[in-house]
Amino acid sequence: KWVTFSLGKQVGQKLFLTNGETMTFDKVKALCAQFQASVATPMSQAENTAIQSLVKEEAFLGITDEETEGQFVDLTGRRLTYTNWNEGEPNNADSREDCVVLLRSGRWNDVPCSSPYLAICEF
Ligand code: GN1
Ligand code: CA
Ligand code: CA
Repeated sequence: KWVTFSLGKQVGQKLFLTNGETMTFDKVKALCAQFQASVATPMSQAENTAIQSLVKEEAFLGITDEETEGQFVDLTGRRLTYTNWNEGEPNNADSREDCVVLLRSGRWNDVPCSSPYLAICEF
């Protein structure tokens, strides 16, 4: 089931791939780890646009503030050098939004990690 990725987009040295499935953030992390990959984490406007052009629905990014509320880091724990938050985000709605999705607009919104969104890995 995990084997067949169907969509990919290359930008610089990175390749973003999705299997078209939605799942919780923990499952996306596990999926990408199976391939020695990580969850898609745009480090520039070019990478953000590449992910946006790859998908037609909201997709998880490899960014969380699970460790320290309000302090968003990538999955290696580093603070972000590039962000593209939507107006009014991140807002930690219902005090439980510690994961981040790319909206169709390309902007970012923080959402619950336990909600299912599209999985995209980066290689
Ligand atoms: C959504 O549905 P609502 O308004 O409670 C969104 C939040 C956004 C908010 C912006 C799960 O919350 O993350 O900050 O809109 N929730 C989800 O108005 O996408
Ligand atoms: Ca949060
Ligand atoms: Ca939010």
